[in-house]
Amino acid sequence: MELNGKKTVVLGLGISGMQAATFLRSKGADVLVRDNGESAALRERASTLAGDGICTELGADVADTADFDLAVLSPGIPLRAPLVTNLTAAGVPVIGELELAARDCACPMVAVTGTNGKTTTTELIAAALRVAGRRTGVAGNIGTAFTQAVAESDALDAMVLEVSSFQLEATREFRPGVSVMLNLTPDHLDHHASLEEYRAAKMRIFHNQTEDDVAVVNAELELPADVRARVVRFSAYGRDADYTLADGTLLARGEPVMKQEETNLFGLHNAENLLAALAAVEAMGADRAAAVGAFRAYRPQPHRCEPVGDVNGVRYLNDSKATNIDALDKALLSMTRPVVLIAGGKDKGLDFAPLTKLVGERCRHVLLTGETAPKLMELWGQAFDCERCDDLAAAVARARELARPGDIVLYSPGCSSFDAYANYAERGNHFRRLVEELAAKETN
Ligand code: UMA
Repeated sequence: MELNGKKTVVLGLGISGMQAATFLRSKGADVLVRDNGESAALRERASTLAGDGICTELGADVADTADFDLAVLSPGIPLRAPLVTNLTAAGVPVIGELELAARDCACPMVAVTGTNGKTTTTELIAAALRVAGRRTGVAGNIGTAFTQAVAESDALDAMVLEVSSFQLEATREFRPGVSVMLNLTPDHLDHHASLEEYRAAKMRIFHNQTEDDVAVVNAELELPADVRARVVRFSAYGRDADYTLADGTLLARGEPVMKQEETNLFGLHNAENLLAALAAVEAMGADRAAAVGAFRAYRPQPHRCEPVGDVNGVRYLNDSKATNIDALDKALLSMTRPVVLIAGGKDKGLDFAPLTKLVGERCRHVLLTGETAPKLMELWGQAFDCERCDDLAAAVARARELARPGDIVLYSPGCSSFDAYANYAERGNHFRRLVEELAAKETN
């Protein structure tokens, strides 16, 4: 895409906006950044960009001029936000930051989406490709903006991208050689207008693929009729598929590959992440032995059912990354001991009713915190005993009183963190600190 001399506007000044603005400037574009926030951090970023000749407009009432050749959207800003509709109404082409980078990517792309398991699967694929000797980059929703990582793409053999529905909804020509759809359950209903819109955004990962490309898809999912890529299916739940799990062994087209217990990933949901990663690695033509070696060595990221302490015979698990109902569901299904559950966080408009039975069956006690606590009290309080706690510290203290030796205290919010924290990692770190303080008190 020719950007030299083009008049562009970047919407949002977070990780994506900052990098998109720098990228556009490096291509000779005239760049203005708009963001509805006004924090000190934003002002600091604006002053950094000013050094590169990039102007920034901040505040709830930023100007609504629309005299631009191109607008680049940060993923967290919904397409129906006034910042965006003002431009689309004026006919300005709006693309996402992911799309902008993808148009400049010089190496093959593998893209991974799904409601849960994206980061783990992205990392598994990248690790396997590296063991196979491929120079591999990683970017996207995982934390490094693609517009930053793409600069190195001409020296790489592959770029593995974690992509969210937010990023996919603002794509146009994005065409990964291998696309992975892990699973699809309700999420982000505060951003997307409906479940159908969320699903349609996710399915855009396949939209521009051709017969030369590969779609790695969970066998549970129905695909849109217009998918042209070669479809490879996986399932850990006994469905007919190319990549399957039998008696704890991962199979590729019926051939045993490795036992799941050789890895550090437990639960059927992780078996699916491993199967999908294996399928993607093989679709890239890389060696199966490399995948096995990489999967054995892989250590999951923190905040995913991460043990953070054992106090008085009770194990505390930090699952702060569980930001939706499906993640909470999978965490509960993989518990083998009685659970004291701490849940709740920001309300994303999700319906927790389908989870009521499982929570009632698996949990000895349920402690609720955060913005969703009243809604969950009303729903689950009718089915079993729940308690509302003022904050996470109060919930951890109460869990200590209620848990018996051999129990698990599981912090799996089922909600995002933005009601009280900057992100799920800050929330998980808070939980870990609270458990460490508890452990220190008990040993004194
Ligand atoms: N903003 C506006 N107007 C609005 C809404 C937001 O101006 O109406 C501004 C905010 O004031 C803020 C900026 O937009 O300054 C933030 O942009 P952003 O929300 O797109 O966040 P980034 O910092 O650019 O981070 C994004 C992804 N965030 C989201 O999709 C919400 C990061 O994923 C990603 O790592 C990063 O780009 C690099 O690619 C995070 C995430 O929470 C991990 N993703 C969601 C998830 O995984 O559930 C999808």
